[in-house]
Amino acid sequence: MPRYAAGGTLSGVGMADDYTIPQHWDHYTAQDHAVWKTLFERQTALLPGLACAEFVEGMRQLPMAADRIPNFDELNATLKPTTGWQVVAVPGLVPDEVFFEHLANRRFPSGNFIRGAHQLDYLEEPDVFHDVFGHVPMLMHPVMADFIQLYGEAGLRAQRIGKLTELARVYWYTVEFGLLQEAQGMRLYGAGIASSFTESVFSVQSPSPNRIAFDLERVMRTNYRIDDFQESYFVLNSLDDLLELARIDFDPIYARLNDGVSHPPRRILEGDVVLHNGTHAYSQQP
Ligand code: HBI
Ligand code: FE
Repeated sequence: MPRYAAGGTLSGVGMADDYTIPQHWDHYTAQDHAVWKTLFERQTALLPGLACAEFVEGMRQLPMAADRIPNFDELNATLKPTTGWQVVAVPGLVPDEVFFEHLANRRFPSGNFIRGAHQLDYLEEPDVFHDVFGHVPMLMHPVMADFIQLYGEAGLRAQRIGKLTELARVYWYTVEFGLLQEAQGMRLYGAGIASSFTESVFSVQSPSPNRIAFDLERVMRTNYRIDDFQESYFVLNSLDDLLELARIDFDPIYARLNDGVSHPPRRILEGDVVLHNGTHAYSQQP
């Protein structure tokens, strides 16, 4: 599972102002490709019945397979004509402003490195498996494509007016950890859970976490955990809800958020539409 530490800085020789670097696909070792293969195979075996139809369809259309780490040029040859997005390589976490600037221009920054074989389930920074396997299939979907671009634009503005903490919660509880109620059942679409062997199952099937209908202002007031499974997931009825959400005028919400009220991740509030009231058995383990 990726762990994000906002505001991390990086420097490196040969890095452009926008932090992009060449993917250097030919620099991956046999060991790197073997880690990708392990992650790809166990995750594709797991995702039927967990991932939403849009994720599965995006994955089907992309040139991504178990045998090797995808070459970004080849991914972009499919992605760009479909939604106008492209994947660009970065060395790891980039500053918020750089990240938003890329998203606002339909460039998705992906770590070019892959985790080591000794850290298959835990890493500090988003690597190529999280970024490409987790995010790129959903970037094939026109609604997610528009939503993430708008998030980039909103992020630049939120930063200027001091509301980034609140806006980042929207990204966290949708793009990274979002669930979708499909006719067939609860499904995931968030990249943080789609790329996680343990949390993909936990988020959709475990009785432990809350599953609450998505509400924008509520989510903007809800803290999240970066170091463990989420205690609450927020559920959309349809991916189309994301576009409606992006069209909402944030100014009145930002004004209300000035009261400073925020909620711990586990708390159920009056007014929540609770789809599943979590037992929290997992988080109560010693
Ligand atoms: N950088 N490469 C990369 N990937 C991210 O997901 C990312 C980032 N920098 C900042 C960031 N995410 C978040 O802190 C923002 O969404 C607020
Ligand atoms: Fe991510």
